[in-house]
Amino acid sequence: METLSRPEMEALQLERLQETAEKVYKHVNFYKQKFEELGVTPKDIKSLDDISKLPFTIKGDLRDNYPFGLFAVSQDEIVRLHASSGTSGKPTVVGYTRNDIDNWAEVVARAVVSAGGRKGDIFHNTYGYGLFTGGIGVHYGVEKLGAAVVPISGGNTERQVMLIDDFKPRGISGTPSYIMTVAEKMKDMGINPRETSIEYGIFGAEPWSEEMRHRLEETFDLKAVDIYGLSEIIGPGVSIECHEAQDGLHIQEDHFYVEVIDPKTLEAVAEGEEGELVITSLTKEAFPVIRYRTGDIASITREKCKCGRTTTRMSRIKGRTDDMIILRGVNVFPSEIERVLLQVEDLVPNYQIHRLQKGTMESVELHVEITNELYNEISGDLVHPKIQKLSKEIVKAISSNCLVSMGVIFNKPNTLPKSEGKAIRIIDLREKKVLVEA
Ligand code: DLL
Repeated sequence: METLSRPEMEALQLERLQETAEKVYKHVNFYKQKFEELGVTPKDIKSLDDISKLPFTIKGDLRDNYPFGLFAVSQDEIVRLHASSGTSGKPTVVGYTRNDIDNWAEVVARAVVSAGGRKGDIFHNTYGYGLFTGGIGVHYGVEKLGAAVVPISGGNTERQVMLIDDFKPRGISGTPSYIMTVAEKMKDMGINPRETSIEYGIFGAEPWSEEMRHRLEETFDLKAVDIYGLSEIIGPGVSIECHEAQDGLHIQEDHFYVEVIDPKTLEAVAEGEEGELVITSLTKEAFPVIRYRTGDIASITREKCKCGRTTTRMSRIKGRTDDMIILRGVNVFPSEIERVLLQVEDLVPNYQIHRLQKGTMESVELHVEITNELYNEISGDLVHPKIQKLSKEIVKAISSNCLVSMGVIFNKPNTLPKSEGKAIRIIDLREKKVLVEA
């Protein structure tokens, strides 16, 4: 499947798209109504380009049909339910049939191979187990490959370090931010992360930068690859980088059809151009999704990859449309700020971006943490000339790379919250600020 010729892949995708359109039209009221509103029926899908005739699905549609309104099979065929953490209101719920679970395990097993894993490996899985799709999603894929998964989940980091030291895994998975927390704990416990048995890492579930990859590879002496996915589509495994090229994430196109659109006009953008990813599931039974607007910004390329896979690749996710900060007309994604911060030697790779409101203007404060070495050198004096010099350097680097200016607040070592899963990088203080002023 990963090396089909383009015509073979497209023929398969068309057949599966037609089946999916039929299925949702017949079994999901929401889609039947949407199709009718647009005057389209499944018979109108005669080529892959005809997908543009179909309606989009957005997160709000999942909420409006909470909990099971978008399922296409009867309850007795569902064998698993997952849900988003949902910071406010009701979560979004997704369901799986037995076949869905098998297909999911299959795409994750391929992902582990793509990262450099193989049968017989021991694999340390720090993704959270529970309603979140990360832990159990990766777990089933590792087992399907025939490797031994350690279902450690996130947190209890000291115990994680002990088990890594004792079990000697070849592979590890987790959010890049949590794996950095693990590295720090190792150092505290007198273990050099470079000397552990870990050879490859499968990292994702949150935006991360190329600089974070270098930092992780350098810290652990491993190969780090990016894995992408979202619960609404399946969970982890929609796409994955190969360890051979580490140059874009191969989309598992036999299961997922990816479009890139301009989020304003909703029109397709040209290959290579950035836009919002829109994904249609091609094999899902319980919860098929048509043209789901992910909110994730990336581009795609059909250029050949040196690993031999022929599948379309997507770029690393630049950020989410709803995380984009607009400062005096300039768009900034947190990942671009991360790229700059991680090049500064005296900082640890942990930071927070505080969004503030001053009158009608938005401003941003960067909260960074200095290394123990620097803290000792300046005897804990955070207004030391060395800090002032560093501050100037960072402000200058941000303004030349991101074309905006922002203030930097320096924190003592180990004061910013440490990630145990998806890191919270953006703290939105805008509403509070307005309330205080009122
Ligand atoms: O995060 C699934 C997952 C688990 C992916 C483990 C990879 C590894 P959700 O909780 O539904 O599912 O969150 C999905 O996380 O729309 C992106 O905004 C973001 N995301 C996921 N992977 C990446 C990545 C899982 N590699 C949302 N790079 C998505 C950047 C990512 N953002």
